Amino acid sequence: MIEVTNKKVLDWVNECKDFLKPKDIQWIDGSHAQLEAIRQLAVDTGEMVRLNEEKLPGCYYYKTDPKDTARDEKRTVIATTYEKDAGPTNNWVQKDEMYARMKPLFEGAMEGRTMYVIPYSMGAVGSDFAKIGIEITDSIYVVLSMNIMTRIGDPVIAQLNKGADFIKCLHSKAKVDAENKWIAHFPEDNTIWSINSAYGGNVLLGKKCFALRIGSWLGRKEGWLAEHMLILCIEAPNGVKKYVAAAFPSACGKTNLAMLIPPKHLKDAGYKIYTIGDDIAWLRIGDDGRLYAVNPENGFFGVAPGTNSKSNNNALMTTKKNTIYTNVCRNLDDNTVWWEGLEKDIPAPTNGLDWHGNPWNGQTAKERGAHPNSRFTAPAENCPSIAPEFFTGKGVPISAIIFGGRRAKSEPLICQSKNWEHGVFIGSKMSSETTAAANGAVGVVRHDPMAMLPFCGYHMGDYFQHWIDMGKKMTNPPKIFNVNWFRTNKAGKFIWPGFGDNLRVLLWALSRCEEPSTATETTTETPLGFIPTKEALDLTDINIPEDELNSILTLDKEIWKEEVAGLKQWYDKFDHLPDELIEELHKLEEALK
Ligand code: GTP
Ligand code: SPV
Ligand code: MN
Repeated sequence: MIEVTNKKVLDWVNECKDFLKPKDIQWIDGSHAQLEAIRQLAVDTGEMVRLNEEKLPGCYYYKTDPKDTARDEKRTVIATTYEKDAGPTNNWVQKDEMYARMKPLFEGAMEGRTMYVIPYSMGAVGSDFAKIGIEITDSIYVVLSMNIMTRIGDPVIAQLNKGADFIKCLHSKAKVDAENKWIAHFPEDNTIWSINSAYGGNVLLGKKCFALRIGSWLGRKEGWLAEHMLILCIEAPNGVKKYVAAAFPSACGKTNLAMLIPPKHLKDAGYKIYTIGDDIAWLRIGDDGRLYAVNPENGFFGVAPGTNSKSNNNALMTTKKNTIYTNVCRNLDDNTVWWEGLEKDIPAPTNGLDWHGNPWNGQTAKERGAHPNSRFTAPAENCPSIAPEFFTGKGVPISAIIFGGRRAKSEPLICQSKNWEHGVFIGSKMSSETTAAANGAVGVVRHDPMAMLPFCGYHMGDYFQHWIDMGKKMTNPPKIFNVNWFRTNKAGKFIWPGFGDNLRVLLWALSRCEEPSTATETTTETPLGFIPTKEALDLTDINIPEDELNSILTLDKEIWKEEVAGLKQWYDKFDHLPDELIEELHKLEEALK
């Protein structure tokens, strides 16, 4: 390991050691030998199970406490000096009070345990977009997952030794006591404290905590954006590559869209899809006035249930080696894993363990085998569709930004906003049905602007203003769209086939980004923006009943009057919002009359 010479780093690690009281300290250099030893320790202590070496080489199974299987929004806090900086959509606690509340919980929390120190980089090490964090943790699962999700070890220490700044991330699983679980962000101090959880989003502090909550705060200060977005590349048959970034709430289809496989006729025609990111984008304005994006992560923390060779074969292939599976169902027959929605020819285990760890038999069990939010943590380099641009850490120029959520009735399949400000309004008005990615009820419609409700680290009114301001600085901003793959028919079935077929919708969006647009004449202008006619969409080989197709390509004014009423109420929460948004809301209300 490289010697750490950055005094700020050494002082902070010492300070943490003094109140955490671990039995020893291990710096993570990221070497193969070190990580292998840690994996072996995880197996020896029973923290993880090594899976079938032939079928799933380098793969491990990990289970969390049944009360600790998803993000916990009620216990996620933005701790600033003044409440106005956290705004009305965050849980705010005064920062000194929050430190005082958590300090006693951390006191001695690592007694008898090893304290791991993980230097990590979000973004390719040393690249223009990259930022460094150091996570201190007592969890082997965190060490091994951070190794997959970020770039760790010596190359990062070298950057720190050159004087690079870092985010101080402190995690202890402590007693995994749900009553004393806190995930707290101190953006004024570049600090994150997480205690009493061992689940992904609460403890892999580079991800939502740093790359989004602290990241969005830094982005506002420094003039860039940190967003809950996938990034993908669409290569046309003529070889031209275009890039799209899309923000959908948790468990609403980012991983699936990022890895989509084109429908046969489009594949035959020569369309190719490459994946750059599936969850987080950092976006900066380039010298040419365009918006450039990188994926700051190094792996995918994806939803397992529903992943199969038809829905997302790229994701499935990505998880075949060096992957950690969390809260899935174990198949004891061949020491592999299973989840609801895996291939039909990979039947449910007859001799398995459900996500609670109880004996489970696919034939007779009523309970699910895998938790609905069971996940895989897999290296991005495994992904068959990974883009070369992913590795360079250079930003890709974004042509289209796409917002979307789960709405059974209201939102059309796709709608293009009229301009940047209107697009920001379209993002601000997003709402979506809640999913199993966070604790709490599932299927409840809630406002989730830009899919950032749980992830924006500051006042959301200021966040919207920052978006408006970013638009003003770009001479060639991306076009903004809204999509909805989740409209249902009278029988409650999804109308749109989704998954790979979503490329048809993306291609229409990209045609609208051409100057001049190649699709204008077959588009309907509505109060919400431009919706393609069915002639404008490529519907080759798709069979959707005429009335259902019409319903997802029109705007139902009565439903939208109700939406506007709900949005007004929601806007009322804010003591300040950009004038542009108030004006757009007013215009929409008038147009619906
Ligand atoms: P997070 O990792 O929580 O941020 O989720 P995500 O946005 O990456 O969602 P993901 O792609 O994992 O999809 C979540 C669920 O949505 C899965 O159960 C998918 O099967 C389902 N899903 C994804 N895309 C589509 C689609 O186009 N149509 C339908 N009907 N379901 C979809
Ligand atoms: C999400 O919930 O949006 C996720 C999973 O991507 S977590 O990392 O737990 O936040
Ligand atoms: Mn996510």
